[in-house]
Amino acid sequence: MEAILRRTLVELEKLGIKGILTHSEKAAAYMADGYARAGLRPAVCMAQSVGAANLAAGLQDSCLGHSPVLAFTGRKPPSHQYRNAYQEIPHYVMFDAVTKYNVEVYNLEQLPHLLAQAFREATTGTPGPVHIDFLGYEGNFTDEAEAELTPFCEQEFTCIPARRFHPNRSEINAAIQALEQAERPALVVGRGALVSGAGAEVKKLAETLNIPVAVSMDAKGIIPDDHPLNVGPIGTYCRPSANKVVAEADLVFFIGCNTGDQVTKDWTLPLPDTRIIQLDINPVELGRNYRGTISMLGDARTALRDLNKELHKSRKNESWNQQTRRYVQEYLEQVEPQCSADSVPIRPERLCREISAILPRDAIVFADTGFSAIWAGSLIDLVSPDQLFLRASGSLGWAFPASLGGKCALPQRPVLCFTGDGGFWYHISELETAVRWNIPTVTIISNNSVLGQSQLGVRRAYRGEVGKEVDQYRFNNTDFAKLAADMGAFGLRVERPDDIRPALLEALASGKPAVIDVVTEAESFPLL
Ligand SMILES: Cc1ncc(C[n+]2csc(CCOP(=O)(O)OP(=O)(O)O)c2C)c(N)n1
Repeated sequence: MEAILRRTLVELEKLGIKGILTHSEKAAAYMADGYARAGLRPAVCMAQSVGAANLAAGLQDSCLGHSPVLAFTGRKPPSHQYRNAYQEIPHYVMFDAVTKYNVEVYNLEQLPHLLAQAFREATTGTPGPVHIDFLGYEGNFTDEAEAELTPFCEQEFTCIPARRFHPNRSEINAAIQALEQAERPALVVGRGALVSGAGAEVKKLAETLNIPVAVSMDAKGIIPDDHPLNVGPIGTYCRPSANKVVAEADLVFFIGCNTGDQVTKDWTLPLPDTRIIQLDINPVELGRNYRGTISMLGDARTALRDLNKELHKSRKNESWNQQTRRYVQEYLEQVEPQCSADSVPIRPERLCREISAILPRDAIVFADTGFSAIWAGSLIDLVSPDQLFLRASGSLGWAFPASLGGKCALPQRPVLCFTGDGGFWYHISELETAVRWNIPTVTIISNNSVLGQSQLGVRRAYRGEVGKEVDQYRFNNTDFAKLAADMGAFGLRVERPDDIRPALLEALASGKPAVIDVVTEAESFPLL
């Protein structure tokens, strides 16, 4: 939060609510987002008028990631509008693209209604960010106005999913019939299922009918990565085994999964004519991208519980299961040389193996986007149901501030952040915020001094011509551990694979915000 609702913050302090001052409004939005995604409850970020554009930019990821973030801003009074007011452009349009509810407050009497509605909007249906624009450039009309208002909180809208409802019986029957008829069924599980806490039900369904489970990157860990039916993340950021399985399936059951371009590899998966079942909490998602979808409207955990109760016989499908296991095995054999490589600079795959080896049973891993998401999503193994994986919904630089927010939501849990150096540069200033508030996360930087994922596109653009290609993706070699130590955090630079594990363990034990700067090989490209 940044310089706004000052009197409100004084009152909130009396209630024990902390206001974390950040260096940028965008990072404040990312911190709130990390808090909301990890804690499964709404979080608030706010900025004064001139910071509104930065705050709105930060909401892009909560919008794409369906995260219940409440953003508050202040705007100048009507007497200043339309006459070149200093520091202000219209707020409404900026927030409209990134929120599901976007309102302006003109007087105090509106507040009880709009605040309650904001929580309701953020937490129901597909969750998402909301925005309230207060009068006064610091929202300061609330400091001055007076009214007799009774504090009021609707408990059910303080978590997600706020409402859990059952699908129709006919929908359950149709889904069961399709599942029983299928010869090569596959589940594709998304973040909706994770938010719903549907892991045990997904596992039960998969095990009863022996169905392979592909996950979107957002649902990684919903069943353990080493479960024999887990074929890995699917889509453009994937384990290729998952894509192969879904391409060969004759029935695909999307569970709390948005069927967007990333998870379906630009809608090339599943193949045309594959039967589709889709379960979602939001009716507008059902059948959005596939005709003839068998729809189930409901909360994922509730609906799968209903469905599992109706499944009376288990089934075996030896040849399909053997085939799907073979795809997973092939992938693991292909990446093994990199995962066990002793080379220097360190291979990112080896880094992921070392992280997997020390990952605490209740850890939360935040991953940034680009190659970081692919390395972490495909190669950091989550083997305990208490481990949680959260990743940027596309905005580079999200993971570090989001991980700080996640630690604030769940302070007892070890929180790790996996990011490239390109991602970490965005919000390095928030390391000071972490030190000031003692938010002890461990940030692991895969530091290859390049925008790794951008390299390929830049090279394609040059078509082999000689030019200043590297200027478009290379950074100076920077020792982030030294910077971290200078700022009062724990910092270690690692250059040899065998030093990764001890460094991570030391960082976790340090009790301080920690940065492990791992010098990685720039010419490393994931298998897709
Ligand atoms: C805000 C934003 N700008 C640009 C991109 C495009 N992009 C995706 S990955 C990437 C490079 C990531 O580099 P780095 O964080 O160093 O990680 P590496 O790929 O080297 O592991 C870029 C520029 C993006 N996702 N988000």
